[in-house]
Amino acid sequence: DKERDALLKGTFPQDFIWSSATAAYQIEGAWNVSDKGPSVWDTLAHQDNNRDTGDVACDSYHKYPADIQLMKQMGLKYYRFSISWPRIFPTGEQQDGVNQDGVDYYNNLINELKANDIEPMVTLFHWDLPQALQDRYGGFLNNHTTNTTVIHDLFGDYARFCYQNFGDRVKYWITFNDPWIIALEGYGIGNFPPKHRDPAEGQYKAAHNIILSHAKAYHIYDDEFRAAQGGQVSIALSCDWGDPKYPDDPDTVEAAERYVQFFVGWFAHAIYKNGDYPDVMKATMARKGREEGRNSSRLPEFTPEQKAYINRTSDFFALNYYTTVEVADSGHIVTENPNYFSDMDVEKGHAADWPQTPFTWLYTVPWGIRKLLGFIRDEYGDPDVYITENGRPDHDRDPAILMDMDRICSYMMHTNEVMKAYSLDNVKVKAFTAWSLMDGYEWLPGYTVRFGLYYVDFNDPDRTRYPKASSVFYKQLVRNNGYPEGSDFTKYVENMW
Ligand code: GBH
Repeated sequence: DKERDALLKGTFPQDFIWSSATAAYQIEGAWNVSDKGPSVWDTLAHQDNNRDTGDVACDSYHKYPADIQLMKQMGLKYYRFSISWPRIFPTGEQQDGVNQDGVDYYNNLINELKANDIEPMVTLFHWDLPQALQDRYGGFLNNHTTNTTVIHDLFGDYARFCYQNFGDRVKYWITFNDPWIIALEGYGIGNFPPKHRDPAEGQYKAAHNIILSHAKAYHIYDDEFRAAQGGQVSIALSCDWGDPKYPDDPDTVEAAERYVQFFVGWFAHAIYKNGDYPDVMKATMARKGREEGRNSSRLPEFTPEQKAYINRTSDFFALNYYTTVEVADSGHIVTENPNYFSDMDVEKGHAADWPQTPFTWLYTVPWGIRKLLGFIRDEYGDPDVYITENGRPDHDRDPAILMDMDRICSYMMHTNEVMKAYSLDNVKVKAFTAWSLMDGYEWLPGYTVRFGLYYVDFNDPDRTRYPKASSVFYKQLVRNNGYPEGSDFTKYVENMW
């Protein structure tokens, strides 16, 4: 393992993209300014008094010029942010009205970025579904088996409006951020809003709709905007890499493959391969359906037309990577209360020596990103890969919060593994994006965990930002474009080893 973890010297190609990312609800605040409608996250955050909310967050709605200067200081040429759907269409539907102040906000943000030589990469949906769409149509559970589902058309209309209004300046679009979480946490497990709890089927129905909504937004770009605007469209998929616990045991290896197919393959197989779910997922779910005495699988089916419509609806692979799990074969699970994880027939764990973080699900496993990138190269036809998120949390009360050596180590090792994937494994990696530019509202844990390169004082009405050591590190990394032989940075790294 020493060899595997050893630092590789070298650099990325000249045009490699270094970026950092945020999401609207996590940083904007201004939750009810002008005509902005509530999202499902506003609703959840306001449900009980003890919960942190994104009402003000980093107040980036007002402070975006300062944020752009933070990027500038690190020498970043790209910024990945998301647009809040209900800030554009308060109910999610254009016919009910457009919030012009919201449109102006994103225009100003994009113009300020361009004026500072920073390219926007824009996510259309980072989890803040307009509440009205949940109330009126069931959100992503809307009528999932037909071809004329309202939610697909409404997402398409929203995407079109964004292409129309911002696409002259935005050349990279991400339709959905992490549909895995939206489907599973929002509609299966039900911890995230809209808190729909249906562990047997909810996630599969929602994912079905999200895939079709993504395809719609892709085709609208392709048919109506690509020729004039010349941009690219993708969907950001997360995957916790599955590493076999007993690598010499074929059943374990198969279990790990099954886990990865259920995780990233659930979305990527249809979008990058053939318009349909992975074979192993279909077969496993069909068998379970039969055993459960159902007349059909809990995994919905795409029609032949839908498969053709979905297939190859992405111009590059956008990947969010945070961690790895150790996978073993559980044997075939038969249960009256099936859920997404029992469906996989795996046992998940972690190795004793993997560094922990404040998130129980997040162990720092840098080599996992290299393995995952190799899988993506082989499985999905060697696409261009943009890493759209990677990062590490600290606990809010960590006394060394500004001297964030763990975050520096994490970024150093992950970017180095990405460089190995690029230069040793020939993966076409084009970008690395640090999650996150600054501390923000971390969803259910609120402000108790911090992911930023910059610290935000949430007790300060001005939400003052302070650089963490990791921002200095990232600046140096960007300037060096990797780990060149003889650079000061290489020496610094050697000393740390
Ligand atoms: C990111 O996703 C989000 O995109 C970002 O907005 C957020 O700030 C960040 O997380 C930190 O919260 O259920 O045990 O199997 C994280 C990607 C992939 C992490 C799935 C959790 C499932 C763990 N997620 N993973 S488990």
